[in-house]
Amino acid sequence: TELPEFHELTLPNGFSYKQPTGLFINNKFVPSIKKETIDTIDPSNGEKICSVYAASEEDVDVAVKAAKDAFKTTWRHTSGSDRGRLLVKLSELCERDTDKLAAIEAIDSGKPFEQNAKGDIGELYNVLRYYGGWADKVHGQTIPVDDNKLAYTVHEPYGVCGQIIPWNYPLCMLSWKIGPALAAGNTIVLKSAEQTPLSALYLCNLVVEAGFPAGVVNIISGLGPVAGSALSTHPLVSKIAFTGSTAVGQIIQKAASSNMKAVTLETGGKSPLVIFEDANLEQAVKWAAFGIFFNSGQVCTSNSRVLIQEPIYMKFIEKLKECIDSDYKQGLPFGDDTVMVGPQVSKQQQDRILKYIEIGKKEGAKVFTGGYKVTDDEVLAKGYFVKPTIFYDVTPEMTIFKEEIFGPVVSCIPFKTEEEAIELANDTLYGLAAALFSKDITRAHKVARELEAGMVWINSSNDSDFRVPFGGVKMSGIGRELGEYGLTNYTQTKAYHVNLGWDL
Ligand code: TXE
Repeated sequence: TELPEFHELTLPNGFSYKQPTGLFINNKFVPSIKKETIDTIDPSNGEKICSVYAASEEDVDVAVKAAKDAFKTTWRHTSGSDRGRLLVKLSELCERDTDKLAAIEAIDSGKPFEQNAKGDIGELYNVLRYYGGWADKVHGQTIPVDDNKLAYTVHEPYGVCGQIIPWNYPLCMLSWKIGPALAAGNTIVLKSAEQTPLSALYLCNLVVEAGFPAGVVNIISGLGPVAGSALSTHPLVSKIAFTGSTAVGQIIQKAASSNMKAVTLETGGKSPLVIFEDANLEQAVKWAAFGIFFNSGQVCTSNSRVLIQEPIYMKFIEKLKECIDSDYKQGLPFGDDTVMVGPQVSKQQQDRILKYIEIGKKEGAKVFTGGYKVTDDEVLAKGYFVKPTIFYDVTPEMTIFKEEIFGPVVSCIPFKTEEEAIELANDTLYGLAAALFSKDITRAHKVARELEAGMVWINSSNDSDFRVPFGGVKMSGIGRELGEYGLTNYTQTKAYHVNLGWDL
């Protein structure tokens, strides 16, 4: 199908703008070669927002070649300071356009505009500025070897990086990917998630306005098994970074082996939050609620398993319900600034969560609150809303203890001793994050050491920070994003040996 270059859209908050439809290659929006498109849906009412072009394998090839050319001709020769200046400029433009970007994010993903989408834009520009600051600080070592030899290392960019992102944080994930990659001197081809292509395309306008040379940043919409797969197998892509499901992460790791691409994977989680009886209960409840109901539970580090020491078990659960009722108002993304919980991103995700809820009930877990699709409200019934749900008396054999639900559904599990808590917490294939609440600092640190996770929060949950590395162990992924570690995941080390007079 032939699409217009732009759709004129007016969002529910009155913001009108031109939504680009093309693939962003070489600083231009172009139609896909075969004119294939994807529709994107407003999850708050199930209605189509618009269509955008979807990349085929051939389009991916064009984008990768553009990125390769830009790497060879311009970006390789652009100083770190200049790369940093461009990233900071892009950050400033994103900050300037906060309300526009937040509105596009809200319509496409269902995030409540005020309480959720705007915060995402803050993360977007903070991450871009942070990595802008790093761009002229990417350097290696000089290594003392011998009088007759000078040895040093250079942290080189890979060249073209392929980046595949999910729909739960469209612009934040984009910044986590492009920020460090560009700072380190790589060019990129990023594929957005098919559910949420709009905000990334809008951001491409800002990439041009910031002054990035053509071909450095290429952003394409497209289906995972088509465009994502082409990117992860392309021989000119030297590194692939992915955030998404564990199953697809495994496919990408295999595909990447075709030319030994470097791989960063950030996949699923089933993160435990352990609450000891000496915890500050009010705070533990609030952080637990934030860690599972914010962003409608669509967070890879969400504390979907809460382990509670027996004496305070039921009290915690009662207070958690009170907290949902008072602080986690469910509603439409626009129109009410107090709404915290929007719809799930798609019908498919809503169905998936409801299926897990049914399995939980069937396997004998008890529902304390929620546990159903929102149907009692005529307006919300049109969208993909799931009532925030607390399961209790969940046991380790149950599916809802083991599998990632990726929605506003928390499983509460009692424990007696510290040893039992650690065993339950680690009884999972995943190892993304973990959290614990205790006033005893010795116990807190000792337990944190035993938890198998890439990140541990002590007396908080899910307050990630762009200056601190993010990533998992076990089946939650490979490598780290954010912080200085995130940067080193986008360089390869080259060693130089200089002979200063060792004659043979
Ligand atoms: O993920 P997919 P889905 C988990 C969460 C969720 C489940 C399914 O549990 O319920 O995954 O979500 C691209 N080659 N997470 O199906 O398919 C796809 O186009 C290359 C956790 O939406 O993994 C999209 O851009 N790429 C997660 C991206 O992968 C492929 C966030 C993620 O989609 C591909 C999202 C292929 N063969 C879901 N197939 C987190 N870690 O935060 C798909 N893609």
